[in-house]
Amino acid sequence: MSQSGKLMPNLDQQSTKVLNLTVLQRIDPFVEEILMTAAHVTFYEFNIELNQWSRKDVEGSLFVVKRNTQPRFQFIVMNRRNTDNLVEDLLGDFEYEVQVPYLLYRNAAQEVNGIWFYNAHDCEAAANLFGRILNAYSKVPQKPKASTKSEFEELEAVPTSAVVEGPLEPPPTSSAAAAVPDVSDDSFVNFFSGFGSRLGATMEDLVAEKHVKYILSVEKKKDDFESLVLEHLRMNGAYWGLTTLDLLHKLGAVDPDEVVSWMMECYHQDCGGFGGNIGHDPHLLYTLSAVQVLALFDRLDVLDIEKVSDYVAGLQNGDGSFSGDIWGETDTRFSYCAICCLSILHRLDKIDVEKAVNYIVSCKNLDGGFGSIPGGESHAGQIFCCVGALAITGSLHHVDRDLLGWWLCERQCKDGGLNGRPEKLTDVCYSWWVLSSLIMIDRVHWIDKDKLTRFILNCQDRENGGISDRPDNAVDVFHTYFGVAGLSLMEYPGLKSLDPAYALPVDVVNRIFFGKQRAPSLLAS
Ligand code: GRG
Repeated sequence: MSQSGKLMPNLDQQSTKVLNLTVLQRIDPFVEEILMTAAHVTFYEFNIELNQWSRKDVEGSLFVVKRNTQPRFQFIVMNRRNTDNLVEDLLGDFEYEVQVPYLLYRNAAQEVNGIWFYNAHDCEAAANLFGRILNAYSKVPQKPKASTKSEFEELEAVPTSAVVEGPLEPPPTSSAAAAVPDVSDDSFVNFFSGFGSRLGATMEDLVAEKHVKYILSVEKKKDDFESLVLEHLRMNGAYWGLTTLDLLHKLGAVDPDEVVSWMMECYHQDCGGFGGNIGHDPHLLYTLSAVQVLALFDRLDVLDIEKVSDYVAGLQNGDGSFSGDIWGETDTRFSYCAICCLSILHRLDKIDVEKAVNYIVSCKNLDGGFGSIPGGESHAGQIFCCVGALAITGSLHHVDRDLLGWWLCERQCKDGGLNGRPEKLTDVCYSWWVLSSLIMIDRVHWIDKDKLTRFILNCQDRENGGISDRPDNAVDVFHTYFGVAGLSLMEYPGLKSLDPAYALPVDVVNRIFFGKQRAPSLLAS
C-alpha cells in the first residue's frame, strides 16, 4: 500500500471487542461482557390490529450482552437511524422463532418484532445463543416469590457465562422449534407464519427453481442466440450465472472442478490476466470475474496471486486511473475492477490507493454522481463502480450522501423500476447498480422497495425461467443475475445476502476477509 493510501482500520478481533464494550458501557455501565455481535440488523414490527408488518426505525449493530445485575441478559441495537437504541431483555417474557435471515420475537410488552440479519450466519448464531440462554434459565428452579435470599444469591441463580459459552448445540432448524423453549402459544406462531408475505412478497412469487434450470440450460445450449452473444464475455457470464445459483442456494448443481479447469484455460500465464473465453485477450473485466468465481468456489488457491495482482496493478496509470488492457482505454469501471480484485487478493498495497481514489473523485459531478472519466455524465453503473471502489478503500467521505442519494432515488419511475440516468427507460439491471450504491451510502430507505420488488418479479419468464430487462422482453443471464441480486439487496425471503461493494455473497466475502467465521464488527461508523 502507498504510505498515504487509505484502507479500512485493521483492528484485531480482541481490540474490536474491547472497543465495542467500552462504547456499550458508556450507554449501560452494568454491561459486563459481549456474548455476540451482528454487524448489521434491521427491525420490523407487527401491527396486530392491521395484521401487517412494517419497517421500524431501528437499524444497526446488534450486541447480545451479559450484565452484572438484573436483567442479566439483553440484546442492544446501536441504532443508526436515530438516537434511540433498542434494548430487549432475554429473560423476561421473551419468545422467538427463526426464519433465516429473520429472527422474530415477542417481548414482555407483547410487541411482536422481526429482526433481519444482513448476515444469515449471525441470525443462526443469535438464535442459537438465545436458545442456550433461555434453556439454561428454564433449568433454574423457580424461586419463591418472597425470597429470603440476598440479592447476591439471587443473581447467582441465573446462568453464568460458563453456561452460554458451553459447547455449541446443533444449530436450530429453520422452524426453530428445537431452539424455542415452550413455544406452544399458537397465536404467537401464527404471527410468524407467512412473515415474508406480509413484508410484501412471497417466496412463491420468485420462480426460483425455474431460474436455476434456466441458468443451467444456458451453459448447455452452445449454439443458440444467447450463447453466441455471450461468447466473447463468457467469463462475465460465468460470474453472473454462478453467483445467481449461489444466491438461490444452488451452487452445488455445478461441478467446481469443471468450472475451474475451464477458467484456467482462459488464463494468460505470460501476463497474469484472464480473457473472456478460451483464446481471447486478457482484460481487467474478465480478470475480476475470474477472481470472483474462484472466490465463490473457495478456490483462490489455484491462482498465482503475485502474477495476477501484478497484472492488475500494472494497468494503473500515472494519474491514478486504470486501463482495461494494454490498449489503454480508461474508465472508472476499470478502477473498480482493479480495486475490488486486488482487495479480494489482499494485494491493494501493489497500487497507489491515494491516487486511485483521487482519480475517482475527479470523476464526481455537481449532481453528486460519477461518470466514466472526468466530466463524463453521471450514470448509475459508473456510480456503483466509483462508490464501490471508495467503499472498499475506506474513502466514502468523498461522497455527498444526501446529494447522491437524491439523484439515485430519482431513478425510480412510475412502473416501480429504476433507470440508469434521467429520461431513460427502466431496466432490471439498475436494481443492482442503484440499490447497491444507495446501501453503501446508507440511503436505501429512500426507494419504494415494494414497487421495485414487484417490477422485478414482473420481468420473470414464469414458464421457462430467467429475468428480462423489462416486462415481456426476452430473458438473459445478465438480467437474471441483476434481478435476483436486486431482490437479495431488498432482503427477499430465502435468498442469500449479497455484499453491495464486492458483488459477492456476504458469506463469501466473510470467508475472504475473516476466514471461516464472522469477525465482530466495529460499531457502526
Ligand atoms: C462485479 C457487478 C460487478 C461489476 C463489475 C463492469 C462493471 C464492474 C461495471 C459496469 C457498470 C456499468 C457501466 C453498468 C451499466 C450497464 C448498462 C446497462 C449500460 C447501458 O447503458 P446505455 O446508455 O443504457 O445503453 P441507458 O440505460 O443509459 O439507456
